[in-house]
Amino acid sequence: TARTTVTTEEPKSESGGLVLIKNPHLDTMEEDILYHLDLGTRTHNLPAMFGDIKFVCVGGSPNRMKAFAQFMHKELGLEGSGEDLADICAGTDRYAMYRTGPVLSISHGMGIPSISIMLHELIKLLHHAKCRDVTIIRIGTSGGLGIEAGSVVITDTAVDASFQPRFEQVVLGDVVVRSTDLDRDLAEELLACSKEVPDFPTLIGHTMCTYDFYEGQGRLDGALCSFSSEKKLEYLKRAHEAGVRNIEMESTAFAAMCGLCGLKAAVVCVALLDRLEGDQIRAPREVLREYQQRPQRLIAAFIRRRLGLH
Ligand code: R2B
Ligand code: URA
Repeated sequence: TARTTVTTEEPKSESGGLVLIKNPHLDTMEEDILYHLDLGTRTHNLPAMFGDIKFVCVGGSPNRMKAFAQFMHKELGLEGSGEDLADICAGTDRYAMYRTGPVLSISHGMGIPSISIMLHELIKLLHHAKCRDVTIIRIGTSGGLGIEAGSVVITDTAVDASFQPRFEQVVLGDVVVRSTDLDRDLAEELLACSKEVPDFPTLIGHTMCTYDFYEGQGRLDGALCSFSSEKKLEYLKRAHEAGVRNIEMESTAFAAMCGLCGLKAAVVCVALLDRLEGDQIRAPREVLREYQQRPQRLIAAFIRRRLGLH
C-alpha cells in the first residue's frame, strides 16, 4: 500500500514577484518544450511574447476562453473588434490560448489530470517569460450547494471530497499531500468588485473538488450508481455544513500548484443548478450561456479596476 507523505513545502514570498519554479532539474535543461501548448524556449521568444502578462484566466472550454479574450479586448478598450484574436496554441488541439493586452486566456479541459498538465506548462511558460506579479484566476462552472442557480461563488478554500483543504497525488508510488490555500485578500477584492456587477448573487464559500462529475459528486443519474438517494442527500448536507457552497473538478489542484509557485490565485465559478434540488442540468442553453458570462463579467470588472480603468 502507498505511504502518505505530508509535504511542508512553503511558497517563498521573497521572489520579487517572479514565478517560483520548484524543480532543480529545470535549470540543467538546454531547451524546454511545452509539448501540450506547442511552445518552447528554442522555438519561441517567450519573454517577448508573454513578459508583460499580468492576468492569466483559465477555464475548461476552449470556446469560452476565446469568448472571454474577445470580451476582455472590448472591456479594455483596445483597438479592433477582437474577433480576430489568434489561438497561440493552434498547433495543438489539446488547449487553446489567447492574449489581449496584459491578459492571457487559456482553456484547461475537464478534471484534475487535464488542468494539472496545462498548469505545469503554463507556470513554466510564465517563468521562462520572466513574468512578474501575475494574478491567476480560474473562471468556471459548478454545481451549487444550497444556493440559487446562477449564483457566483468565489472560493475561500478548495477542499477534497472529504471536505479537507488538501490535494493528494501519487508520486513515485507515495501519496504526496499539498495544501490548497488561496489568496484571502484577492477573494475579498473580487467580492468587492461584485458590487459593480449587481444583477446576480455573489458569495464567498468553500469549493469541493472531485475526480468525477457523476458518482464522485453524489449524482444518481450516471451510468453507474452505488448509493441511495438518502445517502446522497446525507453526503451533500454534510458538505454544506462543512462550508461547501459549490462542487467542481479542478480547484484543489489549481490552488495547490499555483500556491506553491507563488502565484496569487482565485477560483470564481457560477453554479448551474442547486444540487440539493437535483442532478440534471435542465436550464436552457441560452440561460446557461448567460450564467457562464457572469464570472467573466466579474473578472473584467476586477481587471479594469486593477488597471485603473474606472
Ligand atoms: C465544472 O464543469 C466541468 C464538468 O461539467 C468540470 O470541468 C468542472 O470543474
Ligand atoms: N460542473 C461540475 O463539476 N458539477 C456540476 O454539477 C456542474 C458543473
